[in-house]
Amino acid sequence: MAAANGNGGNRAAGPRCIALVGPFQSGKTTLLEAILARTGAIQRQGTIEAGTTVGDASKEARHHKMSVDLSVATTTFMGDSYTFVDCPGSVEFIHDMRAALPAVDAAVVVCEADARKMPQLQLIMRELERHNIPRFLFLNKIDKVETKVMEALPILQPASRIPLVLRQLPIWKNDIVSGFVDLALERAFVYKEHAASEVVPLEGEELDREKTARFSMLEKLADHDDELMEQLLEDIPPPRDKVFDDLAKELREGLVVPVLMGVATRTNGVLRLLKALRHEAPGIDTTAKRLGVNGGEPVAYVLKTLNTAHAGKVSVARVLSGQIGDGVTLLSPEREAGRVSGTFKMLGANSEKRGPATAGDTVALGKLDHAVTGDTLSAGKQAPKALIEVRPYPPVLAIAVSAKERKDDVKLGQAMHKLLDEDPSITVVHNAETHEVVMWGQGEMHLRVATERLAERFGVAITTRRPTVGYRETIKKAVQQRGRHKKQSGGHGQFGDVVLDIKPMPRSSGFKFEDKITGGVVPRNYIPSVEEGVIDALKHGPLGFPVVDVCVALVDGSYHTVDSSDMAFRTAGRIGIVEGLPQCAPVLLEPIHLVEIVCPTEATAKMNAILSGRRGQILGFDTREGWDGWDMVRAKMPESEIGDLIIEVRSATAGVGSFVFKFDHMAELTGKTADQIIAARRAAE
Ligand SMILES: Nc1nc2c(ncn2[C@@H]2O[C@H](COP(=O)(O)OP(=O)(O)OP(=O)(O)O)[C@@H](O)[C@H]2O)c(=O)[nH]1
Ligand SMILES: [Mg+2]
Repeated sequence: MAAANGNGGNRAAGPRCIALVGPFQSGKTTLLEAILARTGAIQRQGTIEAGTTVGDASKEARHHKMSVDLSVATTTFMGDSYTFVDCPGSVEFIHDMRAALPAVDAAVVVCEADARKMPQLQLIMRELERHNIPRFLFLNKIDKVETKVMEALPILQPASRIPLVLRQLPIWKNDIVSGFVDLALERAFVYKEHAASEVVPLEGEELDREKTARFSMLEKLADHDDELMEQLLEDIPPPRDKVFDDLAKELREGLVVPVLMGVATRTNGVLRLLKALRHEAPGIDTTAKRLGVNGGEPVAYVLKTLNTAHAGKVSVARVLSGQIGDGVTLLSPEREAGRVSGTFKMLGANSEKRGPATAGDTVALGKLDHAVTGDTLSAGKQAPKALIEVRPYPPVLAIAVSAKERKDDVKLGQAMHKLLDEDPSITVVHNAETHEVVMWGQGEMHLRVATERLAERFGVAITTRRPTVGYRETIKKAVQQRGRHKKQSGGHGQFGDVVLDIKPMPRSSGFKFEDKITGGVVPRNYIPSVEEGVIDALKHGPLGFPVVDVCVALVDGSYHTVDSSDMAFRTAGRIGIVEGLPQCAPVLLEPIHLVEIVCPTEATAKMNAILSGRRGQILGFDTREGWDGWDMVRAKMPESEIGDLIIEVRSATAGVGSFVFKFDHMAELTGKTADQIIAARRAAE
């Protein structure tokens, strides 16, 4: 092929799958829209503001004007099929991106030259680096006056472990970006709104700038190409083809990150980006090899699961080898995923039936009832091995959810099931003690969107509240207490009489019952009933919480040959505890967790303040292993304070800080905080 448009000789073949990723609100969904408009998949380019884009079609995304899950759209450019996977930028919705990335050929990282968004960019680059996904940077919004392209590279570079290589230079006219110089083609273009850029002569000062910038691009490429290095040293202009070949090769090998630029809202720079993808991004052969798929059986990877109004459950899958069509039974590593009923080409919320999908295609597969996001599916006789496993980040925020009306309980259960199918980064825990259904998610917006989905999409009216903290109480003093139950009503009476020694035990030792009866003063067969009564009473101590770390010994008692019964002794045991505990100096116990916060170093001091403000006990600071410029802070912290900790951590870290926690111990709590908790409990009863 000719080199005029930057055609490397070894263009990849077959349908491509390209992820659009990048920090929050950088313009990914707008760029998808621009690509679809530029390639003729849609007639008019919609906007986020008007709620008319192909991506973000869900009610929740439109409402919040942000992406809350993947948008997938397939289009055709110069005769090749491209599926773009537009990923949400918010850290709270990052699992969608993480689950989809393994199966894409390349990623376009849409970003702005905004230092505040660099930690987010770094987070995303890490993910791409981990999977060895070739990546372009697309510096968007260069129409904004505050964007200084020449200053952008030093801002962006620290987020990437490998060198960024500037491929374009902006051309300025009256302080507005009017076009660009392509450093590989050595040509100048003037942007046309929603149309292809026009070639203009490259001359004067522009030419000088071009020479300098091109040289710096070539120098970076020459770091991995000795021949090019020699040519540069000897001042021999390298052939254009060689430059393009190097660009493609070094991108694919993960040695450089080319930087392109544009204005997504005006479709500027989009054609150049598409051409770079066409000529430089690897194709399905490389991607299949990266994932360890060597042909043979048909294999696909599920990058997203959706429940659509029309088609029910669909699995968006990339076919990595072979052909998958209607009627094929697919196996996952653990189970039969189901029989394909319908293969669809996707354009946001719209889908169009199509024929069988072949290697490289990204399609929606209908009715795979037992497929989940991240599954490796095979049409072979044997279950495939999982190609990759992407575990969601541990959740950080919880709410208790219940159906507004009891009759909707079952419906809520079903809706939750669908919700979890679509979003594996949510977990649901049933708390048997409090009878709460607790939904755990990645942040405030994530949970808000989840409840909106339950309410609006799955039609269950729900109420939410803060989950109950697992308080307990214990005692500090031992007492001996008699429990006596005597009732004379008509014929048969009731009689049970016990003496209990109630003693504190060390922390975390739970509960112990001792039978110290001698001489049969309480007959053997009634003793288990006494224990039952004791256990029952300990469920609800004088402060209102379950009582732990106590030892109760049955030391004495009496019985009546006619009136004594299991029930009477159970009641006697209970009375002994209810009357005894208030004299034992009851004290509140609260759960304390070990928390590990990770954050960019500049936010570490703020973490310190946040932790101290929340009764945290800081154990130490460390650099985060493998993460330049990040720290880890370890602390012990009460569960009640972890409740909404993430909200403060996120706001102090431009959205990227996070934490994991695990239960450590129960600690005594006294004073004002304890009084408030006890009063709140009483009020709730
Ligand atoms: N000035 C300017 N604004 C842009 C450009 N591209 C996008 N925007 C605006 O930036 C805002 C965010 O755009 P989106 O396309 O939703 O960004 P996103 O990256 O998809 O956002 P998330 O998916 O929520 O992370 C919208 O108001 C867009 O109109 C651009 O090139 N120039
Ligand atoms: Mg978006």
